[in-house]
Amino acid sequence: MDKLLKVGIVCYPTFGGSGVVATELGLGLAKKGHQIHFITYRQPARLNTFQQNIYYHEVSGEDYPLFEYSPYDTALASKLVDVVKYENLDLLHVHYAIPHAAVAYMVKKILLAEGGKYIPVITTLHGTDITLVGTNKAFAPVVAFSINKSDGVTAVSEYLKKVTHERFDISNEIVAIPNFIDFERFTKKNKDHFKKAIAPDGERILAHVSNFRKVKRVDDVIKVFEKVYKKIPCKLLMIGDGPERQKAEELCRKIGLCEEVRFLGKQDAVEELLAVADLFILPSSSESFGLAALEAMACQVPVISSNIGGIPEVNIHGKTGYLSPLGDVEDMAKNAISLLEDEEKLETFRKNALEQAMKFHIDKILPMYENYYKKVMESSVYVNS
Ligand code: GMT
Repeated sequence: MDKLLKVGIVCYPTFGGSGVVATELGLGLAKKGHQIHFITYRQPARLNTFQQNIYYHEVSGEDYPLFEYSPYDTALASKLVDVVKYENLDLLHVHYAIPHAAVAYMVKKILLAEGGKYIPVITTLHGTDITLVGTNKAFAPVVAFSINKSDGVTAVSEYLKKVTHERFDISNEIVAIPNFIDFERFTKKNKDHFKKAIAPDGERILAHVSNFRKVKRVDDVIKVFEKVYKKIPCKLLMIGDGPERQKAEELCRKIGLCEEVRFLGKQDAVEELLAVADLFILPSSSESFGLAALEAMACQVPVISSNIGGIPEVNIHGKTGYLSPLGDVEDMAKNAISLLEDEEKLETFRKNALEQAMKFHIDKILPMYENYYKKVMESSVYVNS
């Protein structure tokens, strides 16, 4: 792409996948010379140092005794109007439909009403904004309307694109642009000292990374581990935190595996832990893509997962890992054992996992976004001429 753009990125700054993808995308675009403005309520984790071409605008609401909840949508819209005008942005790219797509539509209308410029809006759908939260009656009409009013819409997998059309009346075209990997960060590093500390007697290491929400089925991770542990000496790393962590810890206590399972909480350098893992477990009940699995694969860790949502677009059954029916912990454990007890097979799967992850290299996916930006900007110029 020839023209360098000024892009406003709106996202959740939390450990959730959509925030991670939005941040990594912004960082990647900034490295290529685009000027990137992040607009959100807290500085996303990886933006806390000075970086060329990156700007951060904090949205701060107003606490007033009348409000039980501070109206974030209104504060975000007002901040966006200001940033688009004074930073002269070319494009708004909002991640996670709720409430960002509707807010962006309002911003577009405010700017036009003021006699200002037309700001094209691209909405990227990430998963639960469609599959879980979005279909809730409390949000659905606004989600459908704001997707249809976006100038461009992307979804992170073919599955999510399909399911969005199935569940909503969408007239807009949706383009699937998958999640991606920055291999400068996610590569297998030598962390033998870590490995020794976690598994001093050479035990196998299984890992799970998530936000420990219900959809991640963290109990299934423990149940799979329990079955594998009966056959093969191993340890389990539970990385992340969230509402289901307490229950998972209680389950470990109940089955007497506290010594073998380590709950590490939220970790910034996930890649250093993946570097020592032999297998990654992702038994989710809903997953539009499964970025966590892709990150594991980039670090040469095969994946044992459920076969739902967009996971089969990432984890290839019998090649980069195994897919099992939802909740079938027996099958997941059987597959894990078959890999862990066959070093040659495990090595082949490791190589395959890396090869598959390379298909999602940031250098391949970033130009897809750049080209899409260009296409949307050209067609919105046409619409407004
Ligand atoms: O629930 C999460 O895992 C967080 C959620 C989000 O939107 O913040 O993640 C979704 O977006 C990721 C990045 O696009 C995808 O890789 C995840 O599969 C997706 N999670 C779900 O669909 C449950």
